[in-house]
Amino acid sequence: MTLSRRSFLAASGAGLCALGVPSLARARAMPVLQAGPSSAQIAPLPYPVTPVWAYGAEGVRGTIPGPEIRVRAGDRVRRRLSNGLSQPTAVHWHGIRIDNAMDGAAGLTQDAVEPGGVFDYDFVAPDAGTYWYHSHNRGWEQVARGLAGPLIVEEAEPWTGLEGATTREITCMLDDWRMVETGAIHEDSFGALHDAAHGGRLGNTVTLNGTSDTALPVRAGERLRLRLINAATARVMPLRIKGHAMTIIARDGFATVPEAAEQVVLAPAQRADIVIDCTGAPGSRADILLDAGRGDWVRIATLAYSGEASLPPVEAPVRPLPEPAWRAPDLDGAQREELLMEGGAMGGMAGAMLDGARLDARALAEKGKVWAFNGIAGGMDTRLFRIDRHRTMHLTLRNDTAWPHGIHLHGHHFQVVARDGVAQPGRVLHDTVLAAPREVVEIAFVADNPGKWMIHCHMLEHQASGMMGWFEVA
Ligand SMILES: [Cu+2]
Repeated sequence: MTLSRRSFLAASGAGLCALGVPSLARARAMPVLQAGPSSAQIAPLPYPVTPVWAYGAEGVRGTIPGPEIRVRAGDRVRRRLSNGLSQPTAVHWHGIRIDNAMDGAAGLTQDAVEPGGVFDYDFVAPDAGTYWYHSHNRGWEQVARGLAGPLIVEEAEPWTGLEGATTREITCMLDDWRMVETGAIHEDSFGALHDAAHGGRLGNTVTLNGTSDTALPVRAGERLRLRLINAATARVMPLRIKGHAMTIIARDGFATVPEAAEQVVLAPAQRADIVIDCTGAPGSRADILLDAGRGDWVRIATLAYSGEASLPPVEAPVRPLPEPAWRAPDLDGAQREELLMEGGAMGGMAGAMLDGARLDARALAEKGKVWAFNGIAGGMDTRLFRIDRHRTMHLTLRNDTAWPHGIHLHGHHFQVVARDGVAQPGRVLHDTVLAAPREVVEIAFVADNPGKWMIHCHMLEHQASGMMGWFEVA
């Protein structure tokens, strides 16, 4: 998706007005986001298409990824979710500092939408950046079957085209699928406790924009912005582009000081905006590489250079994105809380509370719970803490397990203040942070968005088996 597409839409809209089409009525109608069964070419040919669950516009078969929703900072996003699935669903607008009632956390901020039902989402997207939307009911199954799409919030004032910025951008939604040889999704492993107690339901096919081994067309000499989104339910993705340095300009949507890097690591649900200079030769190809585990770098896609002559290389340093309007936390006056993560394989968790009763590990496992937050095998009814509105929360995420966890906080962006007691330089803002095994990550944010907000592991099998709860800002 590029700015030229936006211009095209704007131009065609103007054309419709000239022809007398009632554009005002059209603007007021709620566009439909249909969730339903579809199919997609996930595995490489000659594998057959894969039956998936996907989002599409009204009357259009769903696609993998779902249709890109693109607005400007401060604009409203309006979509009528129409549930064409066989089970209840809801949509979470991941990373948006959103009105609580629109957050889509089924069981907390709304009831899940029954099959055949609808729900109107209507909210302001206040901050520019790369976000995504996905199911927030039975996510371990619904997201894994394909219910996810990009949500791009453009800068209020154009950044693209300015000196040192990029001239073009590509949204890259990465995903990880567990497939069987027929090309179908491996369904027997949905809800498998073994996956839940380990690194989650890892797949065997990694896709970029829904396809294996995608070729992204580029031109020599151009400076590109890649909006990377990790939509996988479990896989942590270290990414490189062979022969190309990258500059990270945003994490989880929010601008950072441009940071030169050889690779970027995305936990499930994390995003990074990176800038690359296309320094390859016309007609050449460059592999986009994923560390599939322990330094085993595999190609998941390629940059495919056109044969056109190189554009003049961009000499200017990478231009920072505009600073987000984000209130710095007041650490001295902060309310301090801790989130203790326990459980999982090799975790040695003796037991935890479930539905008000203390159960040992075996009894918990029989009920599908293998993790705990603060001694509670969490569910949608687990309130972890409350905080007065506008006060700073200083939250210590203590990973007392043998597994990494990508902890996501709804409704707020937070600053990563320290890791294992070491203060973090600069101001790195996230809505999802990866905590390594045994790591202690301190985060802080001003709790300025009222409501009940989920905090959970975004390895969605971990979430379902105990790593979830909520906090209240009031
Ligand atoms: Cu986890």
